[in-house]
Amino acid sequence: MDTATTQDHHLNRLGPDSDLAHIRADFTRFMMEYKFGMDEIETKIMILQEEFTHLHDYNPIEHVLTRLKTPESILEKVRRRGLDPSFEAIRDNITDIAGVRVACSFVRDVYSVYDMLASQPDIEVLQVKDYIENPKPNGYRSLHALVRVPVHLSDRIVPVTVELQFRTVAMDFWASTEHKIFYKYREAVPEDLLQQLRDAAQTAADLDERMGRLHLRTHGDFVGSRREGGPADEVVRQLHELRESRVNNRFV
Ligand code: 0O2
Repeated sequence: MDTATTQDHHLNRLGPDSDLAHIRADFTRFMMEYKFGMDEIETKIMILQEEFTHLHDYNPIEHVLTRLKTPESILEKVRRRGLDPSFEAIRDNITDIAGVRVACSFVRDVYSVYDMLASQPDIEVLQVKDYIENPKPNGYRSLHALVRVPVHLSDRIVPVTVELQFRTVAMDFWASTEHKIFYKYREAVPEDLLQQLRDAAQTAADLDERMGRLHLRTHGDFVGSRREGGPADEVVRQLHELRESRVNNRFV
């Protein structure tokens, strides 16, 4: 029996005689896989961030947020959707257990950072929802992607699904404010507030557009722009001299 089947076997035995200790252990293992998947993605983003910080003129990634759904909230979703309470069904149907949110400076950075991640050979893109190109009716904008990343455990490799959200800082500001308002009014937000949120979303989109144009004018294409600095000029000069002397010696 493989691990997934063993886990499901335990979960399906839920009842008065269930071995709760086994279920707890299996649930912990299940959650850890998602945490590792999320960590893999976070590391990939950190590497891009560091590479840009050291080699390019500026870093397109403003900040990164990771979050793991709590077991309580997973169970609540299982109940709400009437899903089979097996780990297999949860894996197949609840795709936002591990989430990574990447806030970028400009809209073009959102797509560039997404492309850099999506083109990595160990990342499999399962689904993309472009709410920047097609904003939600309430004004929500972001680029969403569901990806699968392999996690190398001690005895096997498990593919883990991670939900990615890419957005600009302006989109992020809007979404977090909207989320707080929604939470405060327990989803019954007054119509005038909803209208103001739609207006604010348009203002944020206009700001993104203007700042993007300003940035393009001053920096051009960020991928091509190389940062000055790195090793001290003297070190670079000496390395160059060393190479030259080797080349010259070969022909003496
Ligand atoms: P949390 O706490 O951030 O995770 P589903 O994922 O199945 O529930 P759907 O519609 O298939 O729903 O997914 P979608 O549209 O890709 O959105 C999933 C997540 O995007 C949400 O997760 C939010 O984080 C974010 N999101 C989507 N629409 C909005 C919006 O109108 N306002 C804000 N502020 N965020 C939004 P959760 O589970 O709702 O919340």
